[in-house]
Amino acid sequence: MYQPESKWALAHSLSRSPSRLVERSETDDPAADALCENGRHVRPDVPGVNRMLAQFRNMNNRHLVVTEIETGVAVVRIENPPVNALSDGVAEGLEEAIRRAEADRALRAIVIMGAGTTFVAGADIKQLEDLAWSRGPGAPNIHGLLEKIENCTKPVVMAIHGTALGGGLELAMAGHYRVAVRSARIGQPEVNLGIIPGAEGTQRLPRLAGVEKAVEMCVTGKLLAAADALEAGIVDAILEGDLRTDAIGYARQVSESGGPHRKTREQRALLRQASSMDDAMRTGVELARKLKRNQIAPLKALEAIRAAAAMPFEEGCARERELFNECVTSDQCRALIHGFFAERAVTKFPGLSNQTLPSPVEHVFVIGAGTMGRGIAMACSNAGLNVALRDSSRAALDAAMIAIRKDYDSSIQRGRLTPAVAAERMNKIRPQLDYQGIETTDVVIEAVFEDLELKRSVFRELDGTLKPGCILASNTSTLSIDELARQTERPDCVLGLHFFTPAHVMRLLEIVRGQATSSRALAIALTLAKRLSKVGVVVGNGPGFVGNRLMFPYMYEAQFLLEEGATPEQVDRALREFGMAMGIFQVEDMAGLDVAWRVRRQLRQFSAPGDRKPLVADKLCEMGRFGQKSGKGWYTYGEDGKPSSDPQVQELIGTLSREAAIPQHEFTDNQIVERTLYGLINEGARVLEEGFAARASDIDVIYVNGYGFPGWRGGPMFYADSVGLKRVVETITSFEHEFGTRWRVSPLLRQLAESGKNFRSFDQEHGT
Ligand code: 3H9
Repeated sequence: MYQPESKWALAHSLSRSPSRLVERSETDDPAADALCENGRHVRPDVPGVNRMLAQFRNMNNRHLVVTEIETGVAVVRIENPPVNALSDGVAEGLEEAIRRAEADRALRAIVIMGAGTTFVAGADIKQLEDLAWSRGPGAPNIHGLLEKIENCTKPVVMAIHGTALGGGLELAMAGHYRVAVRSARIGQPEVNLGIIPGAEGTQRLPRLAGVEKAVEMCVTGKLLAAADALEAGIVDAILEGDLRTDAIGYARQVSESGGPHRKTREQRALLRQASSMDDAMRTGVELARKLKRNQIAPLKALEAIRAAAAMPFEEGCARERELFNECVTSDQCRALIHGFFAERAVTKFPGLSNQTLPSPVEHVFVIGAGTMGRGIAMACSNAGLNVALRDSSRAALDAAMIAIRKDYDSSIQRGRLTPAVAAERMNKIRPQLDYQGIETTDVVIEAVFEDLELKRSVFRELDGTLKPGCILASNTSTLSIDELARQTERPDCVLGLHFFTPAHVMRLLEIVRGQATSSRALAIALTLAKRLSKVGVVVGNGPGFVGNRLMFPYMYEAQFLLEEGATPEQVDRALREFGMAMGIFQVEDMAGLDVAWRVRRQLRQFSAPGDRKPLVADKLCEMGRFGQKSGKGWYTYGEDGKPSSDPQVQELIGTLSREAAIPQHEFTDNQIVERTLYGLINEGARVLEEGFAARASDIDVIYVNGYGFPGWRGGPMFYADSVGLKRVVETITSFEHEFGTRWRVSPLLRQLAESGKNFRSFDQEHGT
């Protein structure tokens, strides 16, 4: 236990003795003061000390780092909630702590760890955002700190729990040793923000884990579990007991070995010769092409890793810095950082406060075992929830369970799940023909056929059997939540949970708020979304909610382009080149043309009388061309499932256009993008002004996570901002002159453009 071995230790002992707290403010030793003031053992009833604390915090940031001494080991703890990001002051605090620990002859080793739930989640992304928008003091530079740690004459052990991400892992790699708890995860996710590791990660990681691993981690941004990090040589040990205690033990042990203690920068064994480096680079480029199409940061990361092998450490670091600076001021970085904060903003909904504490959800009841129902059941079981899957048909239930098993089997075959985990997940899904257990369930999700009468009767029937406060949700994509809520005595507990297919894979969940939906119900839905690893976005209850409503102008304009002379292949290629995950006609074929056909008929009210109606899609459906499921839609699908163009479709388009006397043109890719996406953006502005979305950035989150909009363009509303709203309005106005009232500019969009504002400033002004 604690031994008073040094002045630091003395200060620490004072901080543990409330009766001597006042002495802490009387010491003339700044080190002791810093410790005392940083300690958390301050009694709130000692006004002098609290006053001093406040003064100290104002003039010095060192309270972000706290040092405790234990049996000759300095335990340096970063305390910068919520995720111990390397904000201003943290690096300085650490540097100071290392300097003091090194100078103190009574200390043998240093352990660095994070307070709360995590080690360090990286550089402060708020600061990076400032940098991306050319504000603030410039790029954070922790080179001096990392050098001090690595050159420290005493062993420095990094003790990792939670996550060590980005700058957090870079900090850890400068230590002489790394230990982690089994649940810890590490990674260099900078590419997800449009940047590369900027604190020497591209130089140290290949030295520890080899070039291939560094390429994989820096290009994909994917995290490694502690066990994989151990295997890769990034961490040295997994500690199964209490992290602090065991890390201190580990530090004492390595200090007894006498050193020298390894400096990562000096390890070159794993840095390969140029020839195999070429292989690793090719793999990296291929990974970037597949997973990060059109993005610059992954390729810059590769360049930096190449520099690690080709140059001495310091020069490699300088090259990394140059590449980092190129990325951080790019449009892509701005867009991706926008996406990061937009995703976090969706959980902060007007009317929701910390007081709205949701009760935890442990048991979910899904009604309807069709494609959606079984996907929702899997999403729940994957998250560790117990789920009942109810259907009135034995055959439907059997088919669902076979499909679910097949899906898990395929995950086992691909090495994504162990058989034991798959079995555990399978066991969490209870298929049943009756409603047994529904009276104690927390959330019911209705996923029966999309038919209003059927859904009404389900809601009426269930209402009386559920416990008070149970959430009754519908997975409808088109029907009114208010209409369903009216069937019950619990309208405050009724909402929409609009999952996207496949429901266990797609990240987006639209949470549809009815007129009577309570804040409590929304809070539960948001918590459930997080538990399911989904991004839940609260939207208003209007036709098509938000996502599908914006799809209508997008789909319609794409079809009008065909009638005016473009081909499905040309439109899809232009949209893919823009960055969309798939072309719109491929998407329609995948979703099933009959689905949109049915929705079109249900939502006739959506298009004003006299509006131009697309000519081709209905005809394709009448011909039985429902898309991939029938082997034919906009495209024809062969055995391999790949689309190829179909002359019959081209002929149909030609015939219908001639009959309607539609003038024919040639289109550039840019014209195609503007005709389709500006319709979507204009509709997005309407959704915003009508209050169906709380923020423009919510629409961005919906489109990036549910509709394949490229994250590196930030989402449709952010993209409009980056084009410039004035230009967007001019183009839409020209479309209105050419095509009529369906292109009328949204009043909000016009107003923002005319006042020199944009959607980002709209959100800032109206933000929650
Ligand atoms: C980097 O390190 C560059 C370096 O190479 C060197 C540069 C020189 N900064 O996600 P959550 C906030 S780039 C600031 O809801 P979870 C977040 O906004 C960085 N804030 O929790 C939220 O705030 P609020 C590389 C951050 O448990 C709160 O923390 N690192 C940061 O679901 C909770 O977040 C990354 O890319 C940050 N770095 O997930 C890691 N991180 O409550 C990014 C989080 O006000 N972060 N916040 O909305 C993550 O992946 C997840 O947040 C994490 C926790 C897994 C850590």
